[in-house]
Amino acid sequence: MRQGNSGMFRLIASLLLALGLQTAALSQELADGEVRRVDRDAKKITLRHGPIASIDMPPMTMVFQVKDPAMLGGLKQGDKVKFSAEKIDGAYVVTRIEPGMQ
Ligand SMILES: [Cu+2]
Repeated sequence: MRQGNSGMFRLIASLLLALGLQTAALSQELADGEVRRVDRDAKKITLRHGPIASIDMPPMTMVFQVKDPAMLGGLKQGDKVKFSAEKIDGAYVVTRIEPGMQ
């Protein structure tokens, strides 16, 4: 009983560690983008983007949701950005965005 519990604990601990490492690796890969449209009310941003390795996406122009509308702060059409995106519940969501090379 005792041994069973510690084995389970170790399994869960290593799974959590693996997940954490994967998340950290993905969040460091920023894709290039250019702002086409900002919709603060709908919490959406249209980006023309380069390849996004973390979600295996080729370059295109598309609409993303944003995790937090505050992220859209000073962004406007034509701004160059670096960003990361994740697929969350079937939707593509920008989880981080920062100014790129202008
Ligand atoms: Cu895309």
